[in-house]
Amino acid sequence: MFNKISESFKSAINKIRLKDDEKSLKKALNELKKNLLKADVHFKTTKELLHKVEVETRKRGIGRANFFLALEEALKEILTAPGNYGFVFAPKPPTIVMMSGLQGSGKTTTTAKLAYYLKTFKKKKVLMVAADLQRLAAVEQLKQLAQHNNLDIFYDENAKDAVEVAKKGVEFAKEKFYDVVIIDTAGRLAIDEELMDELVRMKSEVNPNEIFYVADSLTGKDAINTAKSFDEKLDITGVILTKFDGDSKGGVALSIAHQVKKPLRFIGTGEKIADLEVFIPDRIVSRLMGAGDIESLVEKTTAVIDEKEAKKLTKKLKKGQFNYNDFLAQLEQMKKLGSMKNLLSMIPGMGGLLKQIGDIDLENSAEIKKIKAMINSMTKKERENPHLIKESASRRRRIARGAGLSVQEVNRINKQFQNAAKMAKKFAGKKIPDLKELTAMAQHLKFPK
Ligand SMILES: Nc1nc2c(ncn2[C@@H]2O[C@H](COP(=O)(O)OP(=O)(O)OP(=O)(O)O)[C@@H](O)[C@H]2O)c(=O)[nH]1
Ligand SMILES: [Mg+2]
Repeated sequence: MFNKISESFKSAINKIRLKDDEKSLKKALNELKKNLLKADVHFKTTKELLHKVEVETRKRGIGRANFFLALEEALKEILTAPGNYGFVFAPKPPTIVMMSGLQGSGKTTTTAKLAYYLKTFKKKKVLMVAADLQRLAAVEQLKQLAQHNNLDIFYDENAKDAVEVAKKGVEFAKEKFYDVVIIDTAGRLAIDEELMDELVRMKSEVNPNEIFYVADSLTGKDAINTAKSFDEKLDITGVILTKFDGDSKGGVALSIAHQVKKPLRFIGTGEKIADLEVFIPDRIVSRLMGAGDIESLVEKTTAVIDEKEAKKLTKKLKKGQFNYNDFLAQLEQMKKLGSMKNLLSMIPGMGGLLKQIGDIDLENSAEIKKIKAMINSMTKKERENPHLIKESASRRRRIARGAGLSVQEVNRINKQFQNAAKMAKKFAGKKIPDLKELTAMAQHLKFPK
């Protein structure tokens, strides 16, 4: 997520060679400044960060380790603004969330992502409210998202007033004992009085616990300015940056809390439902400094992976009984975890490797589609007993015909499966495999795109 900035920190730290070396401290600070500005970090934020790092390094004594600690400290301060972090539930449910932002910034998509996140990872009952009556297809868009991802939605086809819909939605949520209500609202091209008044009115009617300002990170510094304007009118409680997977250089994420004085709460990292990352300064700084983010990784995996199922699977793996059904189930589970690239970036030391393997798209990868087609052409018995396929060329020929693949492809996938099963047998039962093993595993993950 922040690979470039993270790399640039390393190079700044490496500029310091000796202890008490004034000249090298200046060099390191200059390198840091150059890289932060290049990454589009706001100049005021950059200035303050550099000041903090310099003062703190001198206080501790010039040296590489102290520069590192000073930078880590300064980053935490810069990224922290008064307010909540992660998702905070109201003492009395439902927690009411209002989304706001410019047109196309990602409000509707993020409404669904947030609902999915709270449902999947926090096991909450979440209702989305379609209160964008401005754009014709807006309600339909949220309905589709609800349907595809099994999420609950409240809408009113005959409604004329968005505030009315929001109110009814919240009422409905209270009646049905929802934990969270997320209200999707209309976008605006620029700060527009009429729509802004609608939001202000909605705020006073539904009394939300959180008002999130959703900003497209690709708009760079504009995102900061508009967030400030929205904050003046609405007193927002947090910012969500979307499209971080695009060409965003990362600087907005580092500057926005410092500039707007409101915490950055979530980051959207892709178009898919699971592509939402919680922004917690300590954890992000850990990632930025190249130490990974084991906490987030464990949080994600434990919520998605069913303890009982995991135990059953481990047993099977140990006995070498991993079959094609398990393989499919694993693929489905991994999809819930979101982008593979992000997942890997949470593991310490994986940064460098990311560049080599790139991202693996579990839904759209041609390879995964082939594997699925192949599994779908197997009989029940074959899925449960992969050795049958390994041992019989005629079975492989039949499967290839059924799946529309060549026999070579089926042979290759079959080999890969055998290797994966072997590898998995080695890992079975270990909580976190060691780094050497992980690296070896990642190198085996050579999915053709
Ligand atoms: N790549 C990427 N695309 C995103 C992300 N978030 C949203 N999008 C895309 O951005 C486009 C606009 O998203 P919407 O959620 O419709 O934006 P909106 O703010 O609701 O737009 P209006 O309702 O018109 O104001 C869609 O094509 C989304 O798929 C993200 O994190 N990454
Ligand atoms: Mg929308």
